[in-house]
Amino acid sequence: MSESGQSPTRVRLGTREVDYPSDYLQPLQDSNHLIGDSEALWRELDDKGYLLIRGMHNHEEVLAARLYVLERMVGEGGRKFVKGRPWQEGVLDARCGHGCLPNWQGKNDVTHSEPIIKVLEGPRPFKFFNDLFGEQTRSFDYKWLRAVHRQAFTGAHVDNVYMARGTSRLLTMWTPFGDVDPNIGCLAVCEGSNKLPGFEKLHKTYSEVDVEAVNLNGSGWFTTDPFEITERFGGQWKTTEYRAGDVLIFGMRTVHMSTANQTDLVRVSCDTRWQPAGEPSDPRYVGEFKKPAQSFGLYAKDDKAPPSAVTMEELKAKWGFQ
Ligand SMILES: O=C(O)CCC(=O)C(=O)O
Repeated sequence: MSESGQSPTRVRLGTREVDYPSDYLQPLQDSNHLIGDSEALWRELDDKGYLLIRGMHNHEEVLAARLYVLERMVGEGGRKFVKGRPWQEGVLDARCGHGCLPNWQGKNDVTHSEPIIKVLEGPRPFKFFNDLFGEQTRSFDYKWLRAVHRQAFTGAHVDNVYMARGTSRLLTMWTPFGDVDPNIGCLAVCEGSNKLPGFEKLHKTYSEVDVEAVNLNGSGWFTTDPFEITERFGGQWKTTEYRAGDVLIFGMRTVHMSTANQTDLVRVSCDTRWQPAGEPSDPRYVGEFKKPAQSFGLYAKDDKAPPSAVTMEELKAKWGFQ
């Protein structure tokens, strides 16, 4: 039975169809009972690789932020939402696929609009991270705001490959804007991938790569197949049904990916990064950005990569992962 008491449903985790819940994809457990005990929260992060915190944000403020994003999408022009339904529902037009939805990642008038910042950098996350680190924290100015279309998903990766040029005391917080279930596209983590012995070689090779420094041609994802992770290294894939306000927090070495959006609803979410304010930040994501937005991850375009770039397949062969 699923968390909501229903029978398992068929969902797509990357390139694999699996039942949720099942042995392949189990439900995440929340850590709300540990709030207020930072040592216990760090132990949990270290043991499992993640913290699911229900109700981190104010539910109504998250829904208001979602509406704001949808309204801005309408304002962008072009047919994004289906005719005959209120745009507030976020039902995508059948022709809206890759490239149809705006890419607002970075720092811009949407990511830093009042309704979005009120959620992402509101007093609740600040209190949570200040208490957790035991000192003043900051989040990167760069916000990974995503509007994800039908069939899209994020492949399995660790965040260290994108943002290791500052302190290693860095955490990701994934915030869905709205209620999302695994069929709309939810973040999934491979529990234990941050520290299980089976992942040692992965962390000594792949997780140490700086995808920009090696001029990677591609997304930086290790794979789009979740079983390539669990069969080769171990761990357990987990996800959940998120209610607006819930977040998933994890470190730079936790392998994660998303389920595919198999609905006609747009999935809106944002990843933010948190660290002690007094420690060095990766300069690509704070202050004024010299480059518009990194081209790695969900919006990577292989055809834009310079000819000298190396591919993940070539790196994997070099590391003996073929
Ligand atoms: O939202 C997604 O699809 C991916 C998010 C992600 O990879 C992250 O938060 O690090």
